[in-house]
Amino acid sequence: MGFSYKLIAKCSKTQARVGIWHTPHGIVETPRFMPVGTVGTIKGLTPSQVATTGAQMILANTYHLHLQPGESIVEKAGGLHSFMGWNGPILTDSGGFQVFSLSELRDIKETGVTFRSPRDGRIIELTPERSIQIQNKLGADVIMAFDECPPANASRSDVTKATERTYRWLERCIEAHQRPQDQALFPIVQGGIYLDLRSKAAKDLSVLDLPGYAIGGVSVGEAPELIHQIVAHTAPLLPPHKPRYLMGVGTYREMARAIASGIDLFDCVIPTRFGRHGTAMVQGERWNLKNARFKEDFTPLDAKCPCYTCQTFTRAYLNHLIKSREMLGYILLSLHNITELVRFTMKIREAIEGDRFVDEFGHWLNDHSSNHD
Ligand code: PRF
Ligand code: ZN
Repeated sequence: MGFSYKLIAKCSKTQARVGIWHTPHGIVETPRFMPVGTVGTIKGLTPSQVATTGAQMILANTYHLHLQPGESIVEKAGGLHSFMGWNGPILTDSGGFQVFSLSELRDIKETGVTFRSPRDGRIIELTPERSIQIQNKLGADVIMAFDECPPANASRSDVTKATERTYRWLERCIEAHQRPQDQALFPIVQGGIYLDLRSKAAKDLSVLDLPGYAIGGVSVGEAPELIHQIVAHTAPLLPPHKPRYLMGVGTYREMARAIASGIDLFDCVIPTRFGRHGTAMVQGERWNLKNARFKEDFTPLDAKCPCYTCQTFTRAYLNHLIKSREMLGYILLSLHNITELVRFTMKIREAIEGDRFVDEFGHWLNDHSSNHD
């Protein structure tokens, strides 16, 4: 039933590691990319299609599921796993981050956050206790602490306050959590771009000996080189025998560099968002399938990709579907894009196991920013 994380290999040149994480709904072989199913669906894909991508754990959101259909409906359905038909591991984010990025009229106080529902205009309060209560009802394997993620341009004093508040909110989350046996509560390290604040937060959280650790407040608009600095500084301060999750990061370069710093788990909406916009992620590049160069290209998107899209269809057909705005086009690209990012982390995992990570992925580990990321 419970959770255990076993380290099975380490890179000799970086902090990269390979692990097997047991959760109540199955294993997660780390490092691993997790696709995002915000409202309880990976947009456009059935759970059995999602499983073919190699994804083992998926995400959903407290904020969205609370607004629609409401956690009581999900609970009555027997929890999120049975409601959405995904029997593998699930992680729910706590909702705070989504309130900050999506809602109007938000007001952040020590008690929690109030905001206006985008659905019906009603005022909703989300507190640490409320977020955990909702997540206990949703029933995901991993639930996230309710945190305050300051914007990238926040002053040092504002980031300090948010980081300290995040710690007090964590204490309230731990107190409110009713299902520690079958739901792992992950705290979130905040601290913005201030490495000393990151150190203090990481150390304060580490002594609490929780089942896993997340780094938040990264990739919120700061320079790419700062993302790397923050992660390289913070990840090694977290307990080595617990899974480490970098929230909201999922480009090739950022994942490769974060893995080199000792991160195990990632999530990002880009593979599905790109898919819905007609963009394919192919071997480190982004291709707009509307482009006329694909019109008579009767080869697969990526001949080496095992996904159904690449095994079955040509670039010409995908070009036709996207130009015709056919929903199958967006579905096939989402399926491919998720497979691509999950496979990227699976290939890194294999390389670390054979201690070939730096040899094979070294070109992703420098700071050359390019559009091939
Ligand atoms: N906190 C929470 N969710 C998040 C973030 C955070 O800081 C981020 C930042 N990259 C993405 N998702 N709760
Ligand atoms: Zn493919």
